[in-house]
Amino acid sequence: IVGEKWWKNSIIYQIYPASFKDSNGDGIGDIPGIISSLDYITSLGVDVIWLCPMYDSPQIDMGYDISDYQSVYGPYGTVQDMETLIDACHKRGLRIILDLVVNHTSDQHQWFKESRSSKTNPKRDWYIWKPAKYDANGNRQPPNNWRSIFGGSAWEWDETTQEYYLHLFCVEQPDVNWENAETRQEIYESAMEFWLQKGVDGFRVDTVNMYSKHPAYANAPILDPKSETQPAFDLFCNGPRIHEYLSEMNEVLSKYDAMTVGELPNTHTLEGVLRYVSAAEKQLSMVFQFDLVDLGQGKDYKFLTTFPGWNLRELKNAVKNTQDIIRGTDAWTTVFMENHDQGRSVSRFGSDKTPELRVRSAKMLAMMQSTLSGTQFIYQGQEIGMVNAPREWTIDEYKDIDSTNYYQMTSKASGEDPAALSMAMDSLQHLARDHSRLPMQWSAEANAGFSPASSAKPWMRPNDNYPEINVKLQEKDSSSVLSFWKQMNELRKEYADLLVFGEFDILDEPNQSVFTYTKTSRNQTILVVLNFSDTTQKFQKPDSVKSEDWKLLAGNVTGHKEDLQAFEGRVFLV
Ligand code: TEU
Ligand code: CA
Repeated sequence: IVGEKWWKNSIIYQIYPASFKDSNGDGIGDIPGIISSLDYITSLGVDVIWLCPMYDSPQIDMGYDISDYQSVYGPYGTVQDMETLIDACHKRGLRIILDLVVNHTSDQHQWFKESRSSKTNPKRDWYIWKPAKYDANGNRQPPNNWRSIFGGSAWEWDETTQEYYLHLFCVEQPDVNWENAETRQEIYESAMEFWLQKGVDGFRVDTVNMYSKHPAYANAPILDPKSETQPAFDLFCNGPRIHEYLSEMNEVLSKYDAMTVGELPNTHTLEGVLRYVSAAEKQLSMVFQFDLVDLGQGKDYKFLTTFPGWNLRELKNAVKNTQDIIRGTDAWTTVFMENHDQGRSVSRFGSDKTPELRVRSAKMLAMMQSTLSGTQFIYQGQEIGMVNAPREWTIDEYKDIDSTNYYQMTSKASGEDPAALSMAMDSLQHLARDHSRLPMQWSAEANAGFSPASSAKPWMRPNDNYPEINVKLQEKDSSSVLSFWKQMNELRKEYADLLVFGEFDILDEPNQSVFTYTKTSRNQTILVVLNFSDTTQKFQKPDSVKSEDWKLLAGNVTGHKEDLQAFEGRVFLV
């Protein structure tokens, strides 16, 4: 599409370095492993790779706790390996974006070590320090009741300097004080320009709306009366100075024509989102809204005792919310169903009950993603239809701090009640972040082909289903999920004005089994019909779609009948 920014019509492939490809057999994925897989990545028909944090880190939160922005975590490789990777991407016509994690650093970052060393250290004000409060009995209390996103208080007491510091995530991830202009300049230089000068094409910006906290640091309303801490998203998301900071950041980015995709939790109104992504605002290229991936999690799934579940009308509404961002506006949006913080989409939104339904629903979800407007994101393994780990796995197989904290808290709160713990395991089996972090399934060889067969164990157990679900098998099979994704990626390019840029309209909205929508551009229409149920459904040609001239562009059932089979999808050009 002439005159459009390069990133709009791009397909972006997300790589989680620890779990993608282990080249040297230490059980941990690495940068040389990524370099050796670039031909595979280009074969998918993608344009950009997004690399999750590969920076030096104590790995308390898998690299989202950065101790040095300018060096690489040893087991992943070196800065030189990164230069080789950037080069190798560009040689193949691929672009590369990195994760920018600047709401917090690791507590092992030099800045924080200095900041915590004394109240008069020049970097004291680079983090958020507050004095204690005392209750009626003279007991020390944190400055407010905010709950950390990984559970417990968001404040940690520091013995040396007798103050609390803020950490919205884990204790080892202190929040940076963005109010300090000197800190902001140092972030732009050392975390951003250092890599932009090496040629990276942009950033996925972690927790992009949390830099500006509401300055009163008021207590959050009590939603969970049994707890001393309360969810406080509204008090630390979208604070009063956030757009000022992002404008400033954008001045740095625009020198390099870099793209950005911000992670935007807890922001649900159209106006709220547009402040971040309207072109006129000059802040971010696009954002990830959470409407779809939050389905079935409740407001905070960890504190529920039963699953809220989800229904198709909620899913339709979530899709509509993100598609509406570009309707008659100058903004841009994204399309994704998976990332490193989510369970696998087939397990959550399709079915992994039988191999047949698994394959069919993986293709059905591929049809949905490939026909929605915005920049397309595919998470590693999604293209082969990887699924969640089974319920039999015990807590020992789960490595994510969010999962293990949750399990421990449930254990403590329930007095190790087996029913509560079993419920916690049900919850983890659906929603844990671990599922997307299992090793990439390359082949039927030992370790799923992720680590060399001779090697010690991969850092996470591979899913036992790797002999049936793997790249090597699917590359040879023209009816595989992988072949289907390749086909859909081509289709998306061919019909970009409809699929990437077209207008989205839902038909038959009340239908709780079938998702029907059109994409329109000038006088052309694409009709998409997706059966999200595991039963046969009537296929009805919508009255509003007039033409008799139907052409089937894609489908996941061969020799299909009039009725829609379980998880069947069809894409028509009208
Ligand atoms: O996630 C931030 C975030 O708000 C959530 O997706 C979070 O992971 C989830 O609610 C926890 O239950 C980003 C990263 O994607 C995530 O991997 C990091 O752990 C987090 O920031 C901290 O940097
Ligand atoms: Ca390795």
